Amino acid sequence: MKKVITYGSFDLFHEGHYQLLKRAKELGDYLIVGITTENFDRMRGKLNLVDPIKVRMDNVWNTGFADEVIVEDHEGQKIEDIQRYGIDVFTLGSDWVGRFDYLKQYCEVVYLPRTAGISSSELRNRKQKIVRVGIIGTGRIAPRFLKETSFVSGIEVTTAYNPEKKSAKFFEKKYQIPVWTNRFEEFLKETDAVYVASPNETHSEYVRKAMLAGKHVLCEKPMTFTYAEAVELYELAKKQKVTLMEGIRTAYLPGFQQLLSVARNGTIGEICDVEASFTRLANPASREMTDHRYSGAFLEYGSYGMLPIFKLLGIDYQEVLIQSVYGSEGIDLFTKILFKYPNSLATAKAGVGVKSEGELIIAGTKGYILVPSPWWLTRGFDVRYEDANKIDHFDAAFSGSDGLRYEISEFVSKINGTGGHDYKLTAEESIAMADVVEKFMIKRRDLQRGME
Ligand code: C2G
Repeated sequence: MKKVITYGSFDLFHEGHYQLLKRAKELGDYLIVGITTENFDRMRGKLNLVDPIKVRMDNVWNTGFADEVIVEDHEGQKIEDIQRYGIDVFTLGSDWVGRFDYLKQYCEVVYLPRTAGISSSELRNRKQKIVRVGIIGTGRIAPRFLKETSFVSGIEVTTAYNPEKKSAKFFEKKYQIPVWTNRFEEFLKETDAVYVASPNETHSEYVRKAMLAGKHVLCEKPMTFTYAEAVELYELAKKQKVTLMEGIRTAYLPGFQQLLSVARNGTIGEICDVEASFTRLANPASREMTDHRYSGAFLEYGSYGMLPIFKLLGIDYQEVLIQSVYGSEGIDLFTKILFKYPNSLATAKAGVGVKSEGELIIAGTKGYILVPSPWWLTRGFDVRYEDANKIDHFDAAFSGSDGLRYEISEFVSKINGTGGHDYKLTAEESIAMADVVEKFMIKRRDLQRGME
């Protein structure tokens, strides 16, 4: 008898799960399905689980494919189960390709094609639906987003769009997600929401079109280059009753939330200065270092620096001073933005092709907070005082490598109306960032014209 085993949360049971179990059963004669406990899911960094384990086990059982349903509750259990049950084949969906190759020394490992088009009819009676998301732009960040969605319950990447055929084909083949290269309206019809990760200058138009079609939008920063357009897009979101979120992922991290509350609760006294730095030595041939019109240090990384400043000091600054070090064709290699408030100052530094320490320092009248590099993936921070021997250290929850799953989780909660008030990154803060972006763009464009 050929024994097969597979695992999963099987939350909000859907077509993809059903197909996976069906194919898993076809790999042998006897199928064992391991269902993760809430605690194990939390440990492995899976967010937003909805159904209790009993419901998830029943759903798997009711398909009729499983011969045995077991519970998975700890790391290392897969090896134990394979030996204990005498397993011949271990299988999971293709979103896990490569991840479980280490089990090949115990049994055969098969990655089954995942189901891309989740049928919504199956889900019609549910209170909470699976959000079908389409990725616009299949460049560098798209695979990371795809991977991170597998750690957030209630969302599935079902399709993608990219008019650039080469990139589209590559993505489709590698990740088995159908990619549209034209007929944008048709692509939208297959989604409930979109994630805009296309080149910067195309963001706002995709955002507008998607919202007009009634889709929720998560857009990579910068969403737009002008204040007026940012206002227009947030108004459109309100009118269309859809969620619009700018993807500045730091805003959604548990560690960043914790940092804000410590900074505001008086521990360091009155906040007098915020200094945030984000620099990266990018590939000289990359868009960040060559697209002098729509990329460069500030457009890529400036939003990160503005985030803690606007969160802690507000958006009503009195003055802003923008200064850059320019490279060829007037692209900014390094930009410093200085904000002046009535009783405080702040600086955001962004660099591409220039390297500095990526730390965040919040200075107050009683002490300061130091968030070590990379502060934008806030895993912990120190509160320090005049007495150098006194340091209060805070550690925060952080799963995954890039923190994207927290942003995705927030997006799902907002769509489902369970996200509460917009306090992590408000429309006003996002609009205020667009205003600075506009000022920066005008200054840089004038300089570039002068170089011509
Ligand atoms: N799946 C699929 N198609 C989808 C969605 C999911 O084939 N559209 C597959 C997954 O690849 C996985 C199974 O369905 O094999 C269960 O998915 P999840 O409930 O999301 O579980 P997961 O987080 O993938 O857990 O120890 C747990 C395992 O590592 C997998």
